[in-house]
Amino acid sequence: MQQSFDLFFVSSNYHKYQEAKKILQSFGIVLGFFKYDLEEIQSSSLKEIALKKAVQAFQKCKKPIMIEDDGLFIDSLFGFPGPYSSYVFKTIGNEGILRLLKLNRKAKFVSIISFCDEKNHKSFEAKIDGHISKTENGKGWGYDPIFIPKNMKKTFAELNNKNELSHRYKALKKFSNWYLHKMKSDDQ
Ligand code: ITT
Repeated sequence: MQQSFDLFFVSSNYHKYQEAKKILQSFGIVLGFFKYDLEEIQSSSLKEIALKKAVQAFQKCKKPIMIEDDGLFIDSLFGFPGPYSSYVFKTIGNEGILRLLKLNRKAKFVSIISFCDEKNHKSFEAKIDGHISKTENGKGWGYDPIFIPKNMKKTFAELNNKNELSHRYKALKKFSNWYLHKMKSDDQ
């Protein structure tokens, strides 16, 4: 039997959906997937990009949706790749990033979750500090093999509890608090 969903994650990236689905499951929220390659505006602000993606996703899906926009910000590169993280990963990749870095390897991952339905548009932002490893370690998607969260020795790709501490987890936790409260008051 086909499952029906109250909320859809609109993205071209199945890895992001899989993680978001697992995380939201732990808060009692069931998340469907609507695979769609959203157009991304050129902007230095993740928030602005997320806002446009959410509106576009709702117009396309016509159901309550969420989108996520992420960025890896590297201190010594003045925040690069930031809003260009997707493009940079597809072009120079982890190998290229490692070649660019010298002593200062501090970095952060930022996630913006944007929810949109007929009445609401809300965004939730979170970050995780860390640094870039010297080599690629572990088998993971995206920048997971090179990102080491603060106070840890292993990359996201090597950790088995990424979904309990990541930028995505933190933003989705904020979202869940708001969403579950909203569902309760919608019911009354
Ligand atoms: P959308 O269709 O949802 O936009 P995308 O892959 O283009 O998918 P983003 O622009 O939000 O998504 O993400 C930027 C890139 O950052 C993404 O393509 C990954 O390479 C990387 N990334 C984001 N979150 C990550 C994570 O948790 N672990 C590793 N890499 C991540």
